[in-house]
Amino acid sequence: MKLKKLAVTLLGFIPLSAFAAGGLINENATTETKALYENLANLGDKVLFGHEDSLAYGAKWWGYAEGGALESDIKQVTGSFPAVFGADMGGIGLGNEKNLDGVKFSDYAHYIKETFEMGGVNTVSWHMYSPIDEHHSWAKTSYVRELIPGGNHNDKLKTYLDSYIAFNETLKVDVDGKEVWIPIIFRPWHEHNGDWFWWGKGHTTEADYIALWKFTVDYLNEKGQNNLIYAFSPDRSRLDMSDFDNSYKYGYAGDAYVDIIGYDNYWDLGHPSNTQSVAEQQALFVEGLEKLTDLADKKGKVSALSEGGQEGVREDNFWTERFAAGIWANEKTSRISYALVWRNNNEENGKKGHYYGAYPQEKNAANFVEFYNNKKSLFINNIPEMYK
Ligand code: BMA
Repeated sequence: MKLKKLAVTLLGFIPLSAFAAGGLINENATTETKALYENLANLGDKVLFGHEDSLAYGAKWWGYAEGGALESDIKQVTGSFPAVFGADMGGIGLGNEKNLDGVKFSDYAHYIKETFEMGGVNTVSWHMYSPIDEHHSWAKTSYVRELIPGGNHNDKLKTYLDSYIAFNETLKVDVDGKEVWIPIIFRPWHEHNGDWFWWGKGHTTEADYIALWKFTVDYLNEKGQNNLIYAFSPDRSRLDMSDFDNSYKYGYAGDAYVDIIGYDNYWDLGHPSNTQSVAEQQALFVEGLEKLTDLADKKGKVSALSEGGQEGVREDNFWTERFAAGIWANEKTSRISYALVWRNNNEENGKKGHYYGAYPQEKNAANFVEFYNNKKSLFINNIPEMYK
């Protein structure tokens, strides 16, 4: 009786910031990978800012800057690299030298190492081409049944996963005489509740999607990929906000298969097809982040805004009045571990105005600096130790 009372009293004293996540799904994960997960869980109201392809190119430059120095639009605007670097493996299974957006995989390995050595965090997504006919991810074809165990082309999926394994195994660096495998937040098969990718709703059944997810995790684990933290990321536009937990669960392979409870949210951040008012969108952005964190808490996991932003950052003061206002709306929203905005497409390579971060002279650049100056937003310049 007394002991129980003591335990309750002690619990009462544990500050929220000391929230401990359950372990990673892969109990053989490396020490640094486990430490990263624990540290992501313990950021309190601080949130890591991430930017897809940030070191690879920007709106007006490509590749290494002169003299081989690392570059980033975010660095050019704030003086700091983002805390989280996002890379995408689309094309690796085809044996291509470059990914679907023109980044050499060998350069990605370089950027991932540099990010890690600066103390930052890496995340990898994969706009996978179909292992069956090499069609890009936006195919509206039912490949999944053929790719999962029992399907005629399961071996082709294995070959694709092997190509990622070969890349992943190069991500090792020397830290004080010890070889460290750089931890990666791996986020395959994203936005599966939407109908735009071949692994999405409508092109595959929920059961087959779950089989695909489980096979991917089991295969990578069997092959000893012990530096991976698995992030699940349905798309906000297809979540029913009045029944969040249930609709989030679509395609969820279970707590033994997911480490990070993420979602991709462009919808509440001024997506052109969203006809709701800014105030309504903002309220739902806040609500979504709260529900995500509640769900992660219930499961003993970590939450994240795994992808998002506003294309062309059109609205004045987007960073403070939309992005930061939602993320730091309250204690719950601020407990997401990281928020990654999508890439700043290079203007000479594809669509102009397809950018989600800031770059010099861009209309919201000064507002981005305000966001950067917020002590709760973490960049490389103020990121705490994440690997110990
Ligand atoms: C999309 C767009 C595309 C890009 C793809 C993969 O959202 O940015 O231009 O090819 O992501 O990065």
